[in-house]
Amino acid sequence: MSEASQQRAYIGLGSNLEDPYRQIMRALEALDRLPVSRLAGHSPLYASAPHGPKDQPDFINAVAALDTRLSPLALLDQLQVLEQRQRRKRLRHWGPRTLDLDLLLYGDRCIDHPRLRLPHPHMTSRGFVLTPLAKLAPHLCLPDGREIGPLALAQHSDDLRELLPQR
Ligand code: ROI
Repeated sequence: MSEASQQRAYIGLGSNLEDPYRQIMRALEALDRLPVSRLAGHSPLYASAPHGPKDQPDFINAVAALDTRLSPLALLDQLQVLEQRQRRKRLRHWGPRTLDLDLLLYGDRCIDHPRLRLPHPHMTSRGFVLTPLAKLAPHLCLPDGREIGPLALAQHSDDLRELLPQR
């Protein structure tokens, strides 16, 4: 496994199948157990209407901050292992899924690799990513210098509802 200097990565979590709230909580615990990594925090969980095809259940979304010495691609590999371990089901492209883990940001890195583009190419158009991210890291700037707060306000939608913690 290749190791790098410690970086803060942000990961978007989403689920809309098989008890989505529990899927997200399990995934947060699993992130904290990744090698040479520590969960630095996470946003509240949000219920959100589906982006894209509407004929599917609402999603639960959240964003996690991970301090990690895994390289970006090693981290991507680990996220895909976690998705598989929670028996990721993806019924169709842009359709329902048990667990989606999207690497959004890795420090200030800009990456254009066949397996990984950073910052995540869709993150600035998705309220279900920007709203939790801005709640978790209100002073964050993207590598191009844009601040997360105004981006989140621009994509804010009433389709997003912050959830109270459950037992
Ligand atoms: N819509 C919402 N609200 N949340 C998601 O995580 C999500 N993920 C997706 C698509 C199907 C695009 N829509 C989503 O992959």
